[in-house]
Amino acid sequence: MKADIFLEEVKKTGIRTIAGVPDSTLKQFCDAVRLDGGKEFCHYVTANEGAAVGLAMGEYLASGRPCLVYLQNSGIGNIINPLASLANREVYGIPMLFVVGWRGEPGVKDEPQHSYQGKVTCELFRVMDVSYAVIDRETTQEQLREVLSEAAVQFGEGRQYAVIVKKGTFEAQEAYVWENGYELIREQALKIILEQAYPDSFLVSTTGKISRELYEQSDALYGNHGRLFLTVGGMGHASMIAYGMAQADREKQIVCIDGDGAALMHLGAFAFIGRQSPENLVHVVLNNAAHESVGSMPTGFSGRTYTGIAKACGYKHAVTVHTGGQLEEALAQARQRRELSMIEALVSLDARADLGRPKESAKENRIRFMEAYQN
Ligand SMILES: Cc1ncc(C[n+]2csc(CCOP(=O)(O)OP(=O)(O)O)c2C)c(N)n1
Repeated sequence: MKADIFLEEVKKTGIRTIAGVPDSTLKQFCDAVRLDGGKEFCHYVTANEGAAVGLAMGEYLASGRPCLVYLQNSGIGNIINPLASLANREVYGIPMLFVVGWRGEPGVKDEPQHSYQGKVTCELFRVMDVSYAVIDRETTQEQLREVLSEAAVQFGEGRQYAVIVKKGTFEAQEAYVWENGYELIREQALKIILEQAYPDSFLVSTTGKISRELYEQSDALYGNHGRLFLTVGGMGHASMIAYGMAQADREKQIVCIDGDGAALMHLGAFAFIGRQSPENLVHVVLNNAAHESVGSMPTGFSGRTYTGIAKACGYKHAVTVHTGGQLEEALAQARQRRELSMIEALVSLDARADLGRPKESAKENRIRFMEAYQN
């Protein structure tokens, strides 16, 4: 199905506002929404999926119109709280349409972080009292119309409805293309971090291509990746994992490598970490103003920097760098002074098309990491 057709049908339901967090399964849908450019729909990329539910509630309260909330199924956890304790028909009864990218569908090869989430995706909507339909590449416009008319019935009862989208549902069409204007290539930034920090630190990296690039670069430089903990799922939680390690052993140096989209998703971690101020933690944010790993959709904070927030939260040092040389210098200083530091590197949207994926299971990586940590 063409994403444009999907949007055309959505428009007929009266929905005018679309909010969510991007996903690779929904890439063509996200591109079509961006290309709409605000003509038919107001569109917002929110900090996390739960925030999109909040926005949808506000729009409904103000206009009486349901919103469309889109997400990867990994984000279901983030919607459950506002869905169960606010939007549910036993509470306020606020309708909205979820469009959910289904990673880890049983029987379809996917990454380990999607395995369990993929298995329980439909069950989670059942438990949340949300009716749903699954669509795939065979779904016709007529069938979609029926699905959306069922959604409208649910809306009338103050309930939500979910359209669960299988991989490959949306046909390739015009992509939304943009540049952020930054020059440092993310992979090069990661190489610099590895060269300086890997031999004597433990690295906790965020969800998406940052972890995949780090894994490959570490193997290329050192022939191993035992000192890397890859936060393959749980987007936005890498910094708290890093903090958990930093507080457990103050003698060990921890480097968290975050993405800007991930940092934004659970920005409360900045406040907590800044308040705790662990001297053995360096928090690096690779800011490309986008969710590059899933199709480069700009984040809801695109074009802004994170160091001012970090400073306001109590990070002792926070600096934004643009070049490899500046990154090297900032890292060397941060590691020397042993005070909580943030280094934000502004990086381009470039990524290699032939980027690999971790070869072992997540559990094997975890065991190897713990062995390296305890030695
Ligand atoms: C809770 C949750 N929502 C959405 C996703 C899908 N997802 C995986 S990586 C990613 C983008 C990460 O963006 P950022 O942290 O800025 O790093 P970048 O890819 O730009 O390097 C998204 C949205 C996810 N894994 N988990």
